[in-house]
Amino acid sequence: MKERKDVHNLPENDRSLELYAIGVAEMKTRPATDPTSGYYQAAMHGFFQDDNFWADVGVLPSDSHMESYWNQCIHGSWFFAPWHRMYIACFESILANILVDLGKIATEDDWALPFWNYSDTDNSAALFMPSAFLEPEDKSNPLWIKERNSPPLIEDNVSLEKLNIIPFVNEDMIRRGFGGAIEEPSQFDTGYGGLEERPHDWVHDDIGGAMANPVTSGLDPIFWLHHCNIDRLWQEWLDLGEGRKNPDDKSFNNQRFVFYTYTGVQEEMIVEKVLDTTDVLTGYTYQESNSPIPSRTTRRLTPRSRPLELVAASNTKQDLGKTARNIQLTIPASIISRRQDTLAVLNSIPDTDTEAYLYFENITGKGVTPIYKVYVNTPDSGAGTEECCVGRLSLFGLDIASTPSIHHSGCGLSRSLDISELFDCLRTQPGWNPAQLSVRLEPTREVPADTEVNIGRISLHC
Ligand SMILES: [Cu+2]
Repeated sequence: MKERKDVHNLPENDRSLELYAIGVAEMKTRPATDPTSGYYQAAMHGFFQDDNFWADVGVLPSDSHMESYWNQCIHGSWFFAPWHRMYIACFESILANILVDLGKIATEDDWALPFWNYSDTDNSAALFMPSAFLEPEDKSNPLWIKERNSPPLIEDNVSLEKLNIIPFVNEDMIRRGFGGAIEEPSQFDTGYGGLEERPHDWVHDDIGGAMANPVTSGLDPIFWLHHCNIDRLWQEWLDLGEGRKNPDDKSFNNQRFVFYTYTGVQEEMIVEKVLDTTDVLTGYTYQESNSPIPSRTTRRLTPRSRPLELVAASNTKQDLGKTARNIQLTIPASIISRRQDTLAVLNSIPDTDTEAYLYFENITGKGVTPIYKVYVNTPDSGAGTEECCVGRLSLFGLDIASTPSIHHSGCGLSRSLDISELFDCLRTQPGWNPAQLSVRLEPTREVPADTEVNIGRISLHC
């Protein structure tokens, strides 16, 4: 049985990273037609031939082979966690067996993928990628890749505070569970869960370069340590108990996905058989590490008596452009007449149980996107202030989610933000008018010239 260790707390003389570099280097020498090569493994997650990171890929498998086995990653659904668990376990097994073949270790279980616990608030170095990935800063280092943003990660991007969620499955389109919405397997769906949003997506964006896009992210050797940590957080969340559990639906448990073993032979894996980490291939456990997932849930995450209602929305598709944009939400006339009750609630003295969410639908576009800060009702001067900041949006996967393919519909991403706290306070301000809510989106990094982002609709739900 393998033990996956915390990369920032490896025992003295531990060889995990040194061996990882040897295995990665060997996988890089193998052709993209070989399922045990670095290229093939990365392409199973995502592949886009025109992307600069794939420039040296060389000879490709046949079109029908690529169609069946490449671009298989699952995002935006309840299969996100189990698919990635299978995927990294197979990669880990391939790499360990390469080390056995090279005479570096005796058995497969003598090497395990370490995890990068960037959320470890007990360790000031946690936000930094281990130096083995950064130096030397050239191709002689198998763990280095061009175009990453400079370290460290932004602390807020790895915060686990929003993982204080009980249900695994999303409650509706807007309120997220831990693991995502019930969906058919698809490469990019719109029902993503809390774990996938943060830290998963935000860390991809924050590292940037190949990691910022699902069609290239598997080419960055840090990808596997990031996903190892995401996989560990799934287990940490379950261990908190008090109602946290995996779905027990047949359509979840019986879902199968195909991967490859180290001999290049296909292996069909079934969700039910990977729910216990000790059952996955030769089995693994996680070394204990500080995981500050809040164990208590907030009132807003308990089931509620009435469904959320749409109370205001933007009128037209919005192009986000290269700088900050203010977008006005209005209350549709149809709603004013039909939803007097909701409006009465919105205009009344705040009670402690009001929930309010912003929902961003059909986000489409192309290119590398920064994380966007979202503000509500910024002062007329324009710039967003911390008091009216309601959160941030990662658009990881925008490119791929916007392109119709055999793997997904191409209707883009959707994102929701819980703005309940600020909403309670906005409603006490003089001149409060729910019919005139303005939402400001501000990129946190420079938007590259060839990036485009459009949002189909922004709506307020209470
Ligand atoms: Cu990922």
